[in-house]
Amino acid sequence: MSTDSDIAPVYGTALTDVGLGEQAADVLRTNDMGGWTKAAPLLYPHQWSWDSAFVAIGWAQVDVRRAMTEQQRLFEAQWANGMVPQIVFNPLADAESYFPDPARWAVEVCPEAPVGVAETSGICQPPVHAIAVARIWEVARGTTDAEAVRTELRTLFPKLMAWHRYLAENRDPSGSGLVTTYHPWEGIDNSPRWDGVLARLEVGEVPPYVRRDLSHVADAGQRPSNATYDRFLWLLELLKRFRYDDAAIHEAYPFLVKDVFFTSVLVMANRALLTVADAVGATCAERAQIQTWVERGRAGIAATVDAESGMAYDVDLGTGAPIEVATFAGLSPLLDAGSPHRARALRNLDSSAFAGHPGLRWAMVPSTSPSAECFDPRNYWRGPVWPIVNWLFWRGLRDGRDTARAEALREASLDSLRHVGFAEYFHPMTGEALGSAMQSWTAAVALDWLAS
Ligand code: 2M8
Repeated sequence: MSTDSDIAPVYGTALTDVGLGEQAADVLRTNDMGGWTKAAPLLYPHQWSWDSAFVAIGWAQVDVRRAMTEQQRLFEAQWANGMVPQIVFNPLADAESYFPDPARWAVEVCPEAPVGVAETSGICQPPVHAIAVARIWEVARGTTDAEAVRTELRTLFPKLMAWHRYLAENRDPSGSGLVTTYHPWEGIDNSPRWDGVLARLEVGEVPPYVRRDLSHVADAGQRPSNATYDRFLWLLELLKRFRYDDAAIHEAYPFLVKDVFFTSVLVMANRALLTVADAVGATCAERAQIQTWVERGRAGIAATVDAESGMAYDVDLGTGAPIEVATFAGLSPLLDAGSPHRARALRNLDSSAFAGHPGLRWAMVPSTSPSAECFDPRNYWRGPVWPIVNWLFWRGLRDGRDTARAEALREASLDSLRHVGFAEYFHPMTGEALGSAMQSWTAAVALDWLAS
């Protein structure tokens, strides 16, 4: 079987900005399925939730109407409870191209699932969508597309409100301000942040399965281990037994983590939603609701910041203890321009534990600190750099008016992409391209950076 690396364009010398922009637009066009975009040509043949939001940010630089369609299509699969699913399955994909498939998720056990509309998974991912939609509006304003885009924003706005309400209520029944995640697949799959919770799991009977991911990457060392996959699949079995019911899940399910990164993306998204609210003429009550969500999220994050290190740590609800692992999630206060903990987080960002590490090829944000014992520079979310993570930190720095740092991160990121191309992730020290090639969201952030 061909791997995504087989189709990787090889950049012997660095691309120019024009070349980078053209190649990035080509990646989106190649992965375009007509209204929605595959996350990657082979490894990820479906529509992923947060990938799709970044992809819309990229499309905005190519075709702003197409960018809106990307989000409209995703939200067609929104659940009745407001959840935007992690994956909307591509009905045309080869049955053997990706696992777990719709049959394994069996979301029809939940009355909230969009049965008959779309096939989806049963979990969600960080809510980048309002950030994307606000960016689309920023690009469309003042152009001849503005009113058509505004009309679409009016359709999307209530759906975005329902999505954020789902996160604020169903995923935070105690009102802590922090979103509870249920599964590593809710964004940062193989992060060492989850190791302790996963190690505690008593894995029961998992129906037999075949991993499809390993046939699409150059070597298994870039992906989670089989033991980790068994745990991922066991959690899926449990979620099904709970019928994807948030209240029941919060009662007895064994993977419940108050996630600082997910929450900080939600805070950024709620701030962006205020811009969308202006564009569509939202009511005062709607604006007040969003503002309350911003403040609750901000206070929730503040409560997780470790007094000594200044790192924001997730909370493992199974033990009540903070998860003290040095990953980019610890720098989460930087995603919120209004966070009271930015100054300390900036020092952490600049330190040798992160962007200031002397071994990095480009000064940026590795997924796990190179100083941490668990750092693994080629393995999934355990060390490599994800361009989309840099993009979020760049946005956070820019929103916080830290222009010099934001510009340095944008420049370093563009330089890395000129050399590495549109890999899913790369080795922070050598720049080796890892995971899938022609990854849509990598191309998307390149297009946005070039235009910023
Ligand atoms: C990765 O996750 C998927 C499962 O969702 C996988 O490994 O099969 C993660 O990087 C996730 O954050 C991302 O959305 C997805 C598609 O790029 O790939």
